Amino acid sequence: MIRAINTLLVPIPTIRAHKLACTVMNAQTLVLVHIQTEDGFEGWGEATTIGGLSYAEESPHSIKTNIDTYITPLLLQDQPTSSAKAMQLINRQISGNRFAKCAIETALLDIEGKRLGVPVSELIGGRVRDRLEVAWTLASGNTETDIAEAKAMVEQKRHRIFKLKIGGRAIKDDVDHVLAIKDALPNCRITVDVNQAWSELEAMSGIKALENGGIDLIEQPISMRNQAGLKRLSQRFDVAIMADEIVQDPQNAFGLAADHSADVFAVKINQAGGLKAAALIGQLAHLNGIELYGGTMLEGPIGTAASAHVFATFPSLAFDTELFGPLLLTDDVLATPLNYQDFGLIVPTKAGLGIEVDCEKVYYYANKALNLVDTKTLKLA
Ligand code: MUC
Ligand code: MG
Repeated sequence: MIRAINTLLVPIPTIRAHKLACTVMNAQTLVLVHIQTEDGFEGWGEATTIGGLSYAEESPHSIKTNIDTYITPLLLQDQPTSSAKAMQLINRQISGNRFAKCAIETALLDIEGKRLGVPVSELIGGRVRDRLEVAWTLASGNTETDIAEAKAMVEQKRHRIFKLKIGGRAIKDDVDHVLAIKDALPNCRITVDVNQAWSELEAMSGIKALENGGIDLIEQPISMRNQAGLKRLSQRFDVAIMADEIVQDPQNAFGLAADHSADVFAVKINQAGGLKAAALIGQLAHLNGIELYGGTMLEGPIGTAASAHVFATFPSLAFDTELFGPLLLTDDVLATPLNYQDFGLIVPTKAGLGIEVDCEKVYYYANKALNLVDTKTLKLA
């Protein structure tokens, strides 16, 4: 029996401004879900989006409100006896809200894994890898700063794949920026994410220049509403074209995969509407000969651990992952941070998500956001 479901908005500053074509981030708001059961188990889930409503149709506030107002009462009343039954109930009664659904499913799977004594990856298909290579996103907006940042990452054995956020400037300026970074990092894989900013015509010239410069992967160059255009670009160029924003729930991913609208799919647990939905997208893309990439919605450590469990089950992961979200934040909400080493992330092995949440930290950032009075000092926090 579920005893309680609590949600918290937990904003944490980023280590530097993170510039995308659609927004500039100086903090990331984690929407944390904490579920407790009558038999003494607890589970954590997380949803994130990027830049309020600038990236996707759900904001941190809509996620929290819709969980509190619609999903929680449904679960408390119906008391489904497994995460699978809970998700079937939620998906039947609640349309959309994939990010909110993802946070709830994560917490329920965390509980189920703990109860059964197995990691979440074993509940959603079974893991075939224990380590994930992790790319870093260079998005300071300045070429020299990006190069210095990348070199430091290589030196620390943190990352050797770099994704560059472009699309916010003139194409020529963006291409010069990317090629200067490629030149400075000859042994690294360099990819770009345009976040839908180009028209199809702009994409034709931009991709041509990037392909000639040896760039390895071009992510969502045009609008997510232009599926036919994405397919045309994938067929026109040799460089791999990756679908990101356009890949949503399994039904829509099935259509994209059957149409072979892109060479690679970025799979994200939030966009998919949950961990099992994301695992399913990985399987169906693979069956259609689409390569896979483990994407991020810049999740904190809970969502990143959940994503890692999913990507550990993918039949292949040719373009690796970008599970660097926790490293972009100035603080962690885990008692022991996730294990990043040798350019990768070790998938947690303990039961459930395999993490321990530091509640003090969670409440510190949640209270700070609410501007609550600090009862010890009676000062505004
Ligand atoms: C996206 O579009 O891929 C991933 C890395 C990053 O910096 O932004 C995200 C979203
Ligand atoms: Mg992207």
